[in-house]
Amino acid sequence: MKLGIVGLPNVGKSTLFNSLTKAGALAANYPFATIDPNVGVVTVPDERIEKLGELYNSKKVTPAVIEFVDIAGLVKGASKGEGLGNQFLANIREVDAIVHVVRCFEDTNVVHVDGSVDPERDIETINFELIFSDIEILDRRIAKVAKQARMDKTLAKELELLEAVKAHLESGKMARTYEVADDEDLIKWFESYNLLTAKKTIYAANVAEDDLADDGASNKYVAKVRELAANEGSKCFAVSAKLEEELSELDDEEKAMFLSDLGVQSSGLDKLIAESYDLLGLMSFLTAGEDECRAWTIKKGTKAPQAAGKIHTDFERGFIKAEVVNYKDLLEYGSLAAAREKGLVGMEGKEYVVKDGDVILFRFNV
Ligand SMILES: Nc1nc2c(ncn2[C@@H]2O[C@H](COP(=O)(O)OP(=O)(O)O)[C@@H](O)[C@H]2O)c(=O)[nH]1
Ligand SMILES: [Mg+2]
Repeated sequence: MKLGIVGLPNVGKSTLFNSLTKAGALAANYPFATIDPNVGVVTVPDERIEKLGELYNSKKVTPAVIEFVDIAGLVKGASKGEGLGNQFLANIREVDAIVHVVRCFEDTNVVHVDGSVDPERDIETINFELIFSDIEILDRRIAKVAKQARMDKTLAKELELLEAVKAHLESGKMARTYEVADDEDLIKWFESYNLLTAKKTIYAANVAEDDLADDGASNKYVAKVRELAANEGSKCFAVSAKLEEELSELDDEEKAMFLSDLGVQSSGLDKLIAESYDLLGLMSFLTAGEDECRAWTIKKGTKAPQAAGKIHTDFERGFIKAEVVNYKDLLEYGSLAAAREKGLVGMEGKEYVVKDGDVILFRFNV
């Protein structure tokens, strides 16, 4: 699962990114942790696999991870190629969801690209670039489908969808607020366009550390961001990137003291990681054994074969069935065999929808 951090220059993206990756989160045992200076790997705290690891005496306990990508360079005109814009837009197209950092702090030492702090204008600037880029994608698709539709009348339905989504974007709205009719084809097509503005988004209102105690409530800029986010069904929360960066240098005890001085219970990063996981419709299933206990990230609603595919494509291709037990039952009875005796282990097929906290043993054949 990959989250892209976007926002105008100088709003605090890299500061937030650095704190995320430094906060002990950069899991050094991940081979891809250092592939790219702009990609950081953050582990999702999960006590369930810790317990399973104890039960199995596992050599390794591997939590789920979220990758964060620091996507610089989005400026006005990016969709027209301004400031290497198209390259950055392509980077955003690869992520599963977006963290949109918005400057809500005043600081005369930090230059604002447009001269003043104004979250509404800033959000619009970024979102318009994303919308323009999406319209381009739709135009290309429309040209292609219009040609095919002359031979294949069934494609008229897709053309209609494309035009409707385009009109929605042209009215300044994000694709995520477009309501796709409950029709398998339409849903499949819509998803296949992979529109930037259809991606789930969390707005991170970057505030001064003094604003954290009341969660940004007395900061008028944050109020604006919250309102805009609510209008498009997105979440928003206040974070102080600068403070987080300072916190990431401290050990747990110092950190706790620092936070209590500010009147804050937990740092914004913990919130960001935990909430983004849930907000983005993600959950974990678990695998357990002597070698490794591990949490795997999937979207809610994922079926067993696709979940298996997260582990290895062969598991998906050769999927036969899944042996499923809830982690609580497994912990209570102490082994898969004991849980099986109690009738708590299910034999599930291809249509099984994986649940949060399922411990799964996949049977496959390749
Ligand atoms: N006062 C203040 N400065 C910040 C905050 N977050 C970032 N900055 C500063 O703003 C400047 C730009 O931050 P950076 O993270 O590089 O922005 P980016 O261009 O969005 O990646 C740096 O000098 C940061 O120290 C904040 O919450 N408060
Ligand atoms: Mg930066």
